[in-house]
Amino acid sequence: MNKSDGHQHPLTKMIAEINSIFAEIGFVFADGPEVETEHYNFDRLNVPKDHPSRDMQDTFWFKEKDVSEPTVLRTHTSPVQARYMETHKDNLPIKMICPGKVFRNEATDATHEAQFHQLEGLQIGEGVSLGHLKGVIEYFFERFLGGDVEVRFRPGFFPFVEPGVEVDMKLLSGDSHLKGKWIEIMGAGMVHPNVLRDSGIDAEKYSGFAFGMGIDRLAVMKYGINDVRDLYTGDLRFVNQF
Ligand code: 2NL
Repeated sequence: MNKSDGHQHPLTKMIAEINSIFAEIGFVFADGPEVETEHYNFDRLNVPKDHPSRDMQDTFWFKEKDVSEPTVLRTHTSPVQARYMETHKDNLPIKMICPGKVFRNEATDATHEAQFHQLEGLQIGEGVSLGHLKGVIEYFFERFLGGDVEVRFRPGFFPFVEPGVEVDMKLLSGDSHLKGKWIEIMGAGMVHPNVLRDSGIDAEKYSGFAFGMGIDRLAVMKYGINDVRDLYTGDLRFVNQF
């Protein structure tokens, strides 16, 4: 390709690659609005009314006079999944992923941006378990990093899941700089029964797993980028390296 033709941003390329790997194992892509209601961003995800993540210090809220109901810049892609569960509750099972831009009202440094990209995934059906989650995560990382991968769970807490887990990954083969080290990669868990019920899904009959990870962190990890802010400057000297 001629240099003057231009090319895709590294995050755009990574999202396309993620979509195609998950498509191989039956996950469909979904997206939704970046401007969300408090209802879909927090209430429908079992986030308590007094949870600190709702604070103005952590979330970008719209001014009350400008909106008809409490509205935020989405802080995660989970509202896409809440909307998806609602529209597909009579069409189970669900296997979907939603990569997309999210926003946090926080100071930026080399490892934190106020906007970043998240990848979330959701599978709901009869008899879905954490064992299935482990298989899906292993498959994804083996394809994404091109080597054998081991995955382990530690206990973790997120309001939208029960139980919740922190997921670590270790690359076992190949010549990547990542090989042989345990790396914390995502949070996950079994979808909380309250979340299923509020979406109109029978929590006695169906169960599901969900996971969420930072796509920017995946880029940092895969390419050894040392400042996440480089992904958002539009500096061609950076972007042209990918
Ligand atoms: C993290 C943790 C997580 C989820 C995201 C989720 C979505 C629905 C229901 C239940 Cl609709 N869970 N998503 C679950 C656990 C963790 O993300 O640290 N992400 C960067």
